[in-house]
Amino acid sequence: MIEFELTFMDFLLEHQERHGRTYHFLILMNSILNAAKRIQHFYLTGALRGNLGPAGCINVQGEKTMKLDQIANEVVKNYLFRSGRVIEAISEEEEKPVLMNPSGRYFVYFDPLDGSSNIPHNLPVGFLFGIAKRNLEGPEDNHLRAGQEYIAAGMFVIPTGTFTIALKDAGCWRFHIDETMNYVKPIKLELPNDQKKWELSYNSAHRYYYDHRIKDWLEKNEKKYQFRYLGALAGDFHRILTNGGLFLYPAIVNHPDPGKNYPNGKLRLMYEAAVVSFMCQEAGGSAVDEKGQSILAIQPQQPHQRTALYLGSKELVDEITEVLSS
Ligand code: AHM
Ligand code: MG
Repeated sequence: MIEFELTFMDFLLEHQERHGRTYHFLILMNSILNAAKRIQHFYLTGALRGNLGPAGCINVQGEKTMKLDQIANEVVKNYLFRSGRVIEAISEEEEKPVLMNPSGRYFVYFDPLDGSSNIPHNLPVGFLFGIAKRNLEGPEDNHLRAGQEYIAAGMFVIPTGTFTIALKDAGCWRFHIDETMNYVKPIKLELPNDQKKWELSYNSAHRYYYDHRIKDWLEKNEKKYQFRYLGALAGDFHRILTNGGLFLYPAIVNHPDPGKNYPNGKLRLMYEAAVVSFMCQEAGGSAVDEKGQSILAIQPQQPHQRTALYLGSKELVDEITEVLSS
């Protein structure tokens, strides 16, 4: 007997039909899966084709662009455009929102290749995306949506082939890629309560420059947990989703070189922080910024807005929120 595994598309079809929804979302997701597979291909062949180095330019964020950042951005734009379902997309690599189809149905906010410092090593990176739906009742006037208005958000860990997606009020699900490049075997994720498994994840080189309350909290509490840091949000958050704990990228406020401070945090709200926070909430966790306010409630003022991020098991995020309000 052949055993057929449930693919992501089977899973999504069932979900849409159970809720009496249209197939537009399936078409959009098909384009996102195709983009992820194509990025994965370019990443796996990157060393041989000489694609793992810098592109020689600086992006809108003032950061060095890698060749693969550019390739992945072109790949995602191409597939989203061809789906015909996207009104407008916001990409980490594009200064302005990319207009696609004015009568489309969705907004997509994406980081095509997150964790650029891992690219030269061919180590895990992420493709992150958040999706919001247009206002179907009237004219669309707000293209920058807060995370709580996303209908879905997900991430591919490339090149390991894992894909995790959260659907609004329907949970957070992980899929693995099989040998035919299908995403299969949905596993529902719930952040575990067992504190013995919990991990902390942050760039320890920056700890001296955090607000003193966070620095003190780390000093008092970090011995209780394992410490893991990959330097790519998708990979680090992948572990937190499975093991529980806390990922933190606090504001950097006390750097001796003021040019290296990130008073509003480093991560971008719309296509990094809100994406993982949406997924975390669907898995029973939560996320706040440096003021202790919910990441999902922040109304973006501009596409590339940055935020500090404290993300993971609810108890730990609540503890941090209290520290930040002291
Ligand atoms: P990028 O979009 O330039 O790749 O930066 C985002 C990445 C995240 O994936 C990761 O969590 C963080 O930056 C790592 O930063 P650092 O190298 O400062 O630890
Ligand atoms: Mg990024």
